Amino acid sequence: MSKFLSRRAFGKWAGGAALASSAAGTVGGAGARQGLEAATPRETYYKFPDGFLWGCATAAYQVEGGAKNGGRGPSIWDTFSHTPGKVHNNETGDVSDDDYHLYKEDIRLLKSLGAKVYRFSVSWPRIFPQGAGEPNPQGIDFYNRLVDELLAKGIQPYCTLFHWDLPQALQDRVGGWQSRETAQAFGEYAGYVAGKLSDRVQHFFTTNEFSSFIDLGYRDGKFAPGLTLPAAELNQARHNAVLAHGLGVQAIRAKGKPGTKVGIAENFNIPVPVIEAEPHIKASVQAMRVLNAPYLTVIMEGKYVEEYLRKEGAAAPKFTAEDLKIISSPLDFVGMNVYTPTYVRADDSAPGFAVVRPPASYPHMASEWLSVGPEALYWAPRHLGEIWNVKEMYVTENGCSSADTVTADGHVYDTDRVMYLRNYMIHLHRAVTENFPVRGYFLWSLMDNFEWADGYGLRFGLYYVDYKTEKRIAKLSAHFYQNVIERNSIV
Ligand code: GBH
Repeated sequence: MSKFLSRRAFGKWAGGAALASSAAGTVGGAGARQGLEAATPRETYYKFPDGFLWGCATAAYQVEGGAKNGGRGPSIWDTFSHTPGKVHNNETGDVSDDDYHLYKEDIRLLKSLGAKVYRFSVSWPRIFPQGAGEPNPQGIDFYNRLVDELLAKGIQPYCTLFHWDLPQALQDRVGGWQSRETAQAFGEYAGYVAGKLSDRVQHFFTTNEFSSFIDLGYRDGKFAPGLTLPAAELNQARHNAVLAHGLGVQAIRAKGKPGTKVGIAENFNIPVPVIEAEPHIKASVQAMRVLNAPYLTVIMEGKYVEEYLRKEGAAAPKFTAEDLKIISSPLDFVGMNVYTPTYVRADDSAPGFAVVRPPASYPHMASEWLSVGPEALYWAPRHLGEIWNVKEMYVTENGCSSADTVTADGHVYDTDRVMYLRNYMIHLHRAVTENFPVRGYFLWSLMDNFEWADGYGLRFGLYYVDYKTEKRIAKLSAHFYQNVIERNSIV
């Protein structure tokens, strides 16, 4: 047996004495036992529709490692993480989970959870080491192998094209997202990958979380490339990023097999009314449009909302009508990365709402920014459905960091993560019950990984990774999720 937990060991532990009350009847045929009615789980109210797509998400730079393997070029995250003082303990993604070499084992982990779908990202500098020009055949080969292995295990691949690892060559040559040339290059890259993978991958996401790679990377300097641009340049970079998304949508449609679906994975601000009553609900709708003005709103509406243009004034982005058409190219689905709520209340002054910041006592997970707000997983689909009539949605990320430790018995009892997931899922269930068309849920993340500026200091995985040995250990939350998937119900 490999150093990874087999399906049998996994099931035995989850259904074993220690956890019998929560797991009996769900794994390893334990349900056949007689005389244990008291230990049998109740069918709960929290059933999901048949065919609901449970899965996990990861991103290339966070899990792959293999930074110098297979002809990969450097990305801005290689440069940034190798710059002293930028990342916790000066850690890098050079090796990380070494998923580049261990992907088969990692797909086995997915399989043992019962995952139906897997969201991974393609590393742009593996495909185009120089950002554009000649593709590197070894790059696409890796994703061919990954996709084939997923399909062989009955797991549907969902592919993100850009999860922040911009080729360093584009940063050097044209200033990265400060240039429209990067948007053009993204379109070409997206079309190329869709052309190669869409015979087996039906769903593509263009970009992941604009505000993370633009606002944190080009305004706050906390993420690669570490710049602190003034407002006008920042807004132009934002515009170039949504333009890239639109060009990507068009290229995927042009180069992908007929039937290929394309969408986005966004961590838009999720306005949650402080009290679920008028006029706060109305305020939350207004907030959804205004707070997401530079990204999701322009994509959905094809124009920048007045409030944004007025507020930015002379620093507002420069654009053409043609740009707006490209940016708002119709999507097949919208993916939402759901972590924190933005509480809003009604307010008389323009623009009709006020953001209510969490008080100091507000609970958060191991990451300080991760305020616990399970209702975000209800309001995100509701806003998408009611404001923009989105017909197909995915939770492209939801999960949390926890101060995980391996105990003497070799397990990781992350009860806080289970608490977090269970509560968020209850609100997702409410959204699904109210017929908002959420088709699937990708838990962030399959395993601990490189948490950007927080390095390896914060863990988001269902599997604990011992970075010295690359051993993966199923946490309590992995057993929890396996039960959820098996019963298609919150447990
Ligand atoms: C997602 O971002 C990412 O898609 C994923 O790669 C990441 O690992 C995961 O969540 C967990 O973080 O440093 O105080 O300025 C979630 C949205 C935006 C949350 C950036 C953290 C930085 C806060 N993230 N934000 S701070």
